[in-house]
Amino acid sequence: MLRLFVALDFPDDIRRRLAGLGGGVPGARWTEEENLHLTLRFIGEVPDDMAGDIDAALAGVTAPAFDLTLDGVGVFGAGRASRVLWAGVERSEPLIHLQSKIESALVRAGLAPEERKFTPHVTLARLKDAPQDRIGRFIAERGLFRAGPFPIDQFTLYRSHLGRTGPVYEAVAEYRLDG
Ligand code: 3AM
Repeated sequence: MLRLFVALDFPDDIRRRLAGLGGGVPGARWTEEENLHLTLRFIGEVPDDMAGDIDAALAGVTAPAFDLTLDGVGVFGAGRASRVLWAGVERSEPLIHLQSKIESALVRAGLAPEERKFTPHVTLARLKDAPQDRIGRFIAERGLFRAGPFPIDQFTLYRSHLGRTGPVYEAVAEYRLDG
């Protein structure tokens, strides 16, 4: 089986700035700098022999390249159930368009439709029993974070290897957007 997802990756300087947001929250497991990305579609475990169909479906996606801006930080979950610290994404029609093209291509390739609404974000950290006041302080102090606009001219199919020291993401294929 292969564990796959589709994501946008960022220019090195943007990734560095995102990684620089980390720290100061006990119970937070920060995303490694090289792993920072924006998930467009989590595919999950598929049999090895589906990879060819998935690749062909993604290769058939046509959508324009665009500029993206990251904006603000926040938390998914509330209180003791706080799960993820994220960096936000400025509203972007081309991003939504690209995501929905990828979604329909994958469904045509035989994957079950994604039921959850697309909530664009960059996971900065996963939280376990993080104190509320420190989460609140993180959001207050980093709330003005903004990066970009920077160009998005491709998207990537990743394979996720789950390891004891955290996931390793391997880029399997890259797909150009129309310039
Ligand atoms: O971009 P983020 O970090 O939010 O959380 C996982 C990560 O998203 C998500 O897929 C991305 C690459 O691993 N993910 C992992 N398991 C998942 C699942 N069972 C999942 N998303 C939905 N369902």
